[in-house]
Amino acid sequence: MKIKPTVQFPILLVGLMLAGCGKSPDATSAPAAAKQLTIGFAQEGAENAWRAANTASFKAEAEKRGINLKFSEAQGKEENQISAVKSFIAQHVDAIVIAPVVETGWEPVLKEARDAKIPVILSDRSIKVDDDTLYACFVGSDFKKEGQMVADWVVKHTGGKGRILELLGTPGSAPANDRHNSFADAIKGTNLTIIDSQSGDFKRDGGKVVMEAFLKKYKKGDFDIVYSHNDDMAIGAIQAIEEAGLKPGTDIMIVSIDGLKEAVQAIVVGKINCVVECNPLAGPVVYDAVEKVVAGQKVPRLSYNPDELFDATNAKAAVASRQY
Ligand code: GYE
Repeated sequence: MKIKPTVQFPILLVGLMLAGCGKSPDATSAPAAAKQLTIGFAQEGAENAWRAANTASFKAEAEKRGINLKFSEAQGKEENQISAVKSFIAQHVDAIVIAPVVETGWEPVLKEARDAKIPVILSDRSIKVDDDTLYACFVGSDFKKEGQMVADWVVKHTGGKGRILELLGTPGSAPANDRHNSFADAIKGTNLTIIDSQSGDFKRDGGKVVMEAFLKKYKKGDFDIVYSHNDDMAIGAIQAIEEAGLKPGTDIMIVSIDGLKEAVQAIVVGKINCVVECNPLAGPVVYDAVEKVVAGQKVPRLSYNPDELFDATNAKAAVASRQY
């Protein structure tokens, strides 16, 4: 098994201290001990099960690697994240990881980080900036591909015909923008149409409230498919659909993104038809990137997780091993 240098640190340090006993104070010839990394993580929020798994992964992996993690949770507010980043800069952390709430508004604080020579690594959600050198790299999922995978599945399983209600994620966020645009592009030229789109803010309650409003506006037979930008909203929508006396997965096709164990289980019992995975267990891959960036090594600008698709053909076999 490969042991990471950061894990070896305490052993190495003790070794160096022992080796130094009784010698002259001239330590210049001693090899430098691996320095413990201090990382500031500006987490987006705590909105749902996906985010809880994401946060847990960062905390557990920091512990494992001996990383000093400064964690801040922004409650879905960009201004809170910006304050967190400023505070990390003031504390002279070695690197800053941001899971940005929304795509815009990042230039000023990223310039402050650059001036302080602190590298910024984007995790999970991407941003729009004119100067791409304001961050070192992005590590996360390909949201455009996810939306397209769902759309391709829907086209295949409906013969390209049907009316869709869309549950949007947080307005202005990369996953909401990309999952909407890529899905809409992929159904162009078919007889599938999005008849209404409303945001449930990636939350279970949000999905339920939006679906209840949809069910007041549209009767059974007015729509065929619910496309949800994440599983939590889909699960909320399923509750609303059942409370209205309809059968999710049968009367209405339900398709979603994230791959929560609960959602894959809902496929097994026939309440969800298709889920595309978006892996939140990002701690190891993001810290790998951070360690390289801090060591001055080259990293790819964009790294994407491989994300699977689940439906009735494979959900049963997959559900037991879902880790989130
Ligand atoms: O799909 C959703 C969470 O940014 C990819 O945020 C993430 C999304 C994820 O609220 O469940």
